[in-house]
Amino acid sequence: MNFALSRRAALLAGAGAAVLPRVATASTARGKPNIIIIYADDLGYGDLGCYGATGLRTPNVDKLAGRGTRFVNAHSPSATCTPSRYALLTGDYAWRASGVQILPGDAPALIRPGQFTLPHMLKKAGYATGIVGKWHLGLGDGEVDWNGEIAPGPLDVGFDYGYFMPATLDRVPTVLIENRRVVNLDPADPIHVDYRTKVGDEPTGAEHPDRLKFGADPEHSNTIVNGISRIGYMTGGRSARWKDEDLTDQLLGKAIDFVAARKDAPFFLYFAMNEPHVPRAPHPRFAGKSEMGPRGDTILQFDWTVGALMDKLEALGIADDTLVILSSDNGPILFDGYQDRAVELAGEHKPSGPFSSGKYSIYEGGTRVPMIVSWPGHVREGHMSKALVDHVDVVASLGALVGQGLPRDAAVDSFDMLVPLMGRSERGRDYVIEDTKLMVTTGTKVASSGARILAIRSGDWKLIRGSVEPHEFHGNAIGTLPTHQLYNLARDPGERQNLADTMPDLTRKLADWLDKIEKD
Ligand code: NG6
Ligand code: CA
Repeated sequence: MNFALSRRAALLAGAGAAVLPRVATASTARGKPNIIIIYADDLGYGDLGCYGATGLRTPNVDKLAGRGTRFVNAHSPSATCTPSRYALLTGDYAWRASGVQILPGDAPALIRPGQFTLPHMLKKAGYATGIVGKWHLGLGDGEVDWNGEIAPGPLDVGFDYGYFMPATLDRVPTVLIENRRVVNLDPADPIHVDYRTKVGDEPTGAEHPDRLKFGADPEHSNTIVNGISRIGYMTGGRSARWKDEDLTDQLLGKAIDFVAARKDAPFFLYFAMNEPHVPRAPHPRFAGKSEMGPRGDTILQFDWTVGALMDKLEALGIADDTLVILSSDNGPILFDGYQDRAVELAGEHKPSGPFSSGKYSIYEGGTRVPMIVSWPGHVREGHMSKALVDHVDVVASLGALVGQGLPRDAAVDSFDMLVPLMGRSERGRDYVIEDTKLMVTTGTKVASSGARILAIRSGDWKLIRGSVEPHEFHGNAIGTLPTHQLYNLARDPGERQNLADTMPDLTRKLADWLDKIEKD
């Protein structure tokens, strides 16, 4: 661990720099690879066969891991969705900007037009860029016109094509947007959305629990769509509403259309999948196929879908020219508002693997996620890497790959980790910053607008900054204490033995380092 390194110094001395020419030569020889990021939603470190799961079979993802490098020290930038995706796409950690937290479905666009982004950078390098799946980074400038042109959105921050959901599976409006327009919208049935008061006269879960496929807590008991009550109220747009059971096939179809149409020139596809986020309503061909109820079934659905996309790359003859990064936006959660028996049916399955807690937590379970990188002939095959990496590094690393430098003051947290990400060096980052925000309740609504909790991980050590009294959310411990916590992750991956009192010097050094990085 090198306490002296600042962000920029670490960047310059980055693991990538020394050996980069070899990789650059290889990639130049082959041309620019296509790039696909498959981003799962709430998939845990322990949820895949190749990461030790035995109660679930994930042969397609395991095959991808066999053809590439599997990371055991990879982090999502945050323990919830919006902040992780913000960091993935901008190269800035979410806590550097204000308001980067779980967003309602009608929130304004967080990433502003003109801001530096991953798709923007790849576009400059000649890539066709597309997003298919979950956006959850806000839309519009304050009021979203669901019945007209929706902007700003993905097309204003670097994507050429978008087929996406505004927010989460559990938030209204439950419609898909293609580029700037809601898909299949009947103008005679306009959409209205409200997150505070009921609009229209459609039944809510609170009024009609008898009409639900499964029960829900009060926050998920607003408008019922497809037998599932959501967060927020909507009316109209009936012909445009997705059917949860068919949604993944629909997204896969669009992902396939995108790659097939662009197979002769480099493309970047951000395939932001929903599994295994709530509400878990798998297609009938997966329902009941795991022994863990809908949560397990949706993981099988995820695995199958990854396999189908990979098969398509083979069939198109572009599998060897495509770099695939598969990971998850945050750690796992069993109960997240819907009574789908995930807790009861988990049995011996440990969704976070050896780590504590999961989604929403500053413990390792919150952000230590599975991550697989594959590019046949380039990324080391069948390899397990211990390099410390973070999704925030994707921008700088892919920039190095495609020959794009980063503008000054953009992507400030993103380090060039290309060589470690190719499985060719174990020397990753000197540190990562872990992040979460406390979930607080206002009225019947839950928002992640509470205290921001940060931790720094370097080598075997992790310091969780002192913050607030212990909290938990939906059974996941958030991991806070009013005082600093220090853990040795090599000996204590479950963060059970707090060494802060016995090692005050190291505790102070790490706390000072975290403060410095935060202010840098
Ligand atoms: C929470 C929701 C949860 C989920 C999460 C976002 C409640 C009680 N819970 O506020 O269901 O939607 O936000 O998940 O409202 S994420 O993966 O997109 O971050
Ligand atoms: Ca998530």
